[in-house]
Amino acid sequence: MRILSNTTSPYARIARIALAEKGFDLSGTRMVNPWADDPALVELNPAARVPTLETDEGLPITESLLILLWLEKKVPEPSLLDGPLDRIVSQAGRAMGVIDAMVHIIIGVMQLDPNWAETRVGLRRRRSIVNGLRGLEADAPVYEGGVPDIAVLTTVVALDYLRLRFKDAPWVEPTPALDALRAKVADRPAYASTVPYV
Ligand SMILES: N[C@@H](CCC(=O)N[C@@H](CS)C(=O)NCC(=O)O)C(=O)O
Repeated sequence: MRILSNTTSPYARIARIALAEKGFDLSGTRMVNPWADDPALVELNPAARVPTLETDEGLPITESLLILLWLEKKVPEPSLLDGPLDRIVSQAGRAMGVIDAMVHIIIGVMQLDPNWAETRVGLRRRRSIVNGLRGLEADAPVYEGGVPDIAVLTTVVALDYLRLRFKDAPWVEPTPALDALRAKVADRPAYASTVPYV
């Protein structure tokens, strides 16, 4: 098994953290630039996006949340869904909404127009980030030890990506509860070894 990733993608980080927490050896991880149409990536995944996982049989498995689904069935223990299921999935959905909105803005700004964030759609995505984080801050995922569930995982990935891409944005609000949550898991190898960087 190997995974094609890059150093910034929150989606790829979700998959990498989950794989590491489930005990997979990630030494075969290959960093690629999806925007440069790396031939190995295009061949495995017509969408040319990371994360793209290749099984030992050469089968591509793509889409971060499908990778989580596959993993949870493939290696049930330790589970990433231990705890109140409805709440965990609901909070993870909220965090994914924040991640999607951030990535949409970054793609617009980097690939289309430096002022894209100020367009009607860009401002709508900003609202999704602010409101999504407010909701998570008001009702933060709970971590009490063990392997963090997907609500914690996706929230911490969202926070670190926010720090990477929007650190100085004036519209970013303080998130003390989420920062405290992040501090609780930051030293776990799966998290510490995948902190995003440009
Ligand atoms: N829905 C996909 C999104 C993956 C995605 O958009 N990855 C970005 C990196 S953050 C990418 O590879 N973008 C290249 C492109 O859109 O062409 C997932 O959850 O895995």
